[in-house]
Amino acid sequence: MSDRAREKIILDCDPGHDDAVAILLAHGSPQIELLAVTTVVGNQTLAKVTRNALSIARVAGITDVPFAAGADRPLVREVEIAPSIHGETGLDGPDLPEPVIALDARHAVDLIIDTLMAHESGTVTLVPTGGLTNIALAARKEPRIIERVKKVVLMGGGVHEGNWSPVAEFNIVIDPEAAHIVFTAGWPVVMVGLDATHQAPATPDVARAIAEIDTAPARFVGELLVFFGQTYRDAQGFDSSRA
Ligand SMILES: [Ca+2]
Repeated sequence: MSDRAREKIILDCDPGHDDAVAILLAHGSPQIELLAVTTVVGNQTLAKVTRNALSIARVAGITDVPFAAGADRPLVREVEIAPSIHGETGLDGPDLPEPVIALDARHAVDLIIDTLMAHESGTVTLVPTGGLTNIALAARKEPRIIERVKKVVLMGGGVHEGNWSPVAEFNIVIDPEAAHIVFTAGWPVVMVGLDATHQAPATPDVARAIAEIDTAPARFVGELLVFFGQTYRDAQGFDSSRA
């Protein structure tokens, strides 16, 4: 696939088992050009999710993509993390390798802005899979990015269900003020909510099939899914991890 046909994305995330898989897929997919990975407080503290992101980079062999740390708390609310789902490290299950790449010196918000301003308008998609704090701050700090972004494709919310309360989804409820900014900024927003993610369960069969690929990243994902499947079962009453 030519470079032009590849979808340029910035992945803003809080790994997190599901976001670990998102980084691996974004890096590995021939359809995607991963321009940057930015981290935000969410599934665990900013320090932990950032360390996790760098560990995942080592597992995946990512050496040429900038990683930057962002907001360590929501815009208004107190920090709320999810150790009941993701464990004490935020990525419990596999051994997490010592990172080999260094963090970008910039704040995530500045890396997002710089990347969008450096690329042709309308060519870069923002993909937030955590709380929306960094994305909201970037829109406020440099409003010109709003018309430069191709679209924002976010995991968050739910039309018919919640996962952190009966009606609220975690990414939205941990920073609803940021979500308000992102949903009303004026750029195109594609919301991938729980109604969609719950249709793609990582069943034990899926976890086994991935582990049997037997590469280092596949074994890593297999171990992630064993832990995540267990906590998801315990916390959400599902028979497999679906977020
Ligand atoms: Ca996430």
